[in-house]
Amino acid sequence: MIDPTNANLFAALRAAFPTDLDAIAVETDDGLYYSWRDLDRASAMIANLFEALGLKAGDRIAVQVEKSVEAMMLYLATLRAGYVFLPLNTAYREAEIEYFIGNAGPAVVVCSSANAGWVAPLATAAGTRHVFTLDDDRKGTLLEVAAQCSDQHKVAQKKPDDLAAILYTSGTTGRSKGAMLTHRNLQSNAEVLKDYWGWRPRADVLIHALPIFHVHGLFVAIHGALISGSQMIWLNRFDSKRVVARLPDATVFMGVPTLYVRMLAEPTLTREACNGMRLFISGSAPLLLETFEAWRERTGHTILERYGMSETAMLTSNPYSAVQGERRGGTVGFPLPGVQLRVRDDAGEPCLNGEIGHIQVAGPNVFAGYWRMPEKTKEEFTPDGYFKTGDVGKVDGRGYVTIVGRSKDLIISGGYNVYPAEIEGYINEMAGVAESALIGVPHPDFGEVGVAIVTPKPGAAVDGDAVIAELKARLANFKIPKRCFVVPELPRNTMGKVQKALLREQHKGLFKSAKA
Ligand code: MCA
Ligand code: AMP
Repeated sequence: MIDPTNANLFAALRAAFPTDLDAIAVETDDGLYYSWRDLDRASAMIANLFEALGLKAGDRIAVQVEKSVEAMMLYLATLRAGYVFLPLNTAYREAEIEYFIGNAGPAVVVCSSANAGWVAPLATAAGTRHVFTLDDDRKGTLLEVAAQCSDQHKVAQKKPDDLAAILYTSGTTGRSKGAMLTHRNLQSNAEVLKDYWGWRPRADVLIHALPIFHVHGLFVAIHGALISGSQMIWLNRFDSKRVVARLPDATVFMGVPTLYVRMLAEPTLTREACNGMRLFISGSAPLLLETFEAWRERTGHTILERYGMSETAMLTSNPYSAVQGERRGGTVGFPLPGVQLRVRDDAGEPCLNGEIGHIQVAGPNVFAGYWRMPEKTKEEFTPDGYFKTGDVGKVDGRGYVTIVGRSKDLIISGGYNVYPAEIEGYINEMAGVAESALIGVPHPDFGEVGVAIVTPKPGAAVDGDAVIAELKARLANFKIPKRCFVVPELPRNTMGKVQKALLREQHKGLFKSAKA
């Protein structure tokens, strides 16, 4: 039974657990089984651990750990105890983690034991009181201490606007911003998607193969399964062979386009393998029409593409049921129930009849603002309360939304966002570099990848490989440009602005064939 007076998202997820708590909730691909009772008890024990630390309401729990079922339990425990979950990409290096911890001021940091040697001193220096470790083999101090705690826990009382999570998203200028998501934001989106995608209570089986530090794997996938009492087949890492091998045991799969491209390369992906599947969902980056069509031809299934953001969770979706319309490749479907989506021109006037403009959105899913950045938050909303997505698109006569580009300078590589300004900032500080431009070019595996174009200072020699090597030492691996070219000067327009479109055009064929 849901307690109508408690807006804690965990209460809604827990209410959807099946009556038979000994039924399987999660099966890992390496043969472990977790029951619903295990999820309930473990989240209670970790929640009790946090409460025993004397944390205050609103305290942040920052987590940079390898994917595991226990890491999901840690997320559930944070919700359950009423604290704020702050997931961090496992690829982030020291400078990145130092910034996030410094900016968010978490009361607790949980990291892998392999990284504790450098994460713990950073956390302590930033004033974090408690550091725990958690590894993907059910080891670490978090579980050791939680094992001493009671497995009974009353779900913390929360109001709809209380914070549930902070997700850092990079900015076009300056440093990353923490998008503050409330219990209402997450719960409303989970419930809408449960209906819209026809989740079948206790009958679906989701293959979970995405990382759990972003909206897609953490919220869309986990909430979808839990709030419908559905089982998950859990892979700690995406492996196209393993996912295809598990399709006959599943009904739902979610992935970024790269995962679909890689699965299509598996000869074992056949119609028969997909016989029991109900739904394939793609998002986080544009799904190429050729992938959409190749998938339909090979499997007989039409991928459902949807669109969302860290700041808003899911915004639009192609229809699930044929009654609502067909799934159209190249579009991201209709605004979800409760989401208001409009397209405006540069002057803020409505774009009508399928004209292209800026996508703006409102709804119960739209975040509460950027952590400790009221000015930045204000800039990103229109005076009448719509959030400016930074995406450029159009809505056709039947209501299908198509994203045609972005007004924000952003590269989406294999579903991860790379902000050119951040990488250019690092390159520009390197010895001998005058300036640089990072551009996104098409790539057969990642959809798009970064390529750096660098100019040397007069008389200086800069080596492209050395630039890449230096970046590798400092930044998460997915942000590293795949190539770096050194040229005498960057092309500029009459206003003096670097012409990135021209550079993209020049380099668009770099990775045309064969994976690079
Ligand atoms: C790995 N590499 C990459 C990427 N991933 N390069 C560019 N872009 C990437 N995404 C590079 C590494 O730097 C490394 O290079 C080499 O590939 C192998 O690394 P490895 O970690 O082994 O790669 P992988 O395991 O094959 O990972 C590829 C992946 C992964 C499975 C596609 O990137 C992934 O899980 N992507 C999903 C991201 C996601 O969940 N996004 C959702 C965001 P080297 O050897 O040179 O070091 S949520 C969102 O966007 C919104 C809200 C939404 O709508 O969902
Ligand atoms: P993030 O900052 O990681 O939340 O990424 C959000 C951005 O991903 C959006 O603003 C879009 O630019 C992009 N995105 C998400 N889903 C899609 C999609 N289906 N098609 C095109 N772009 C998408």
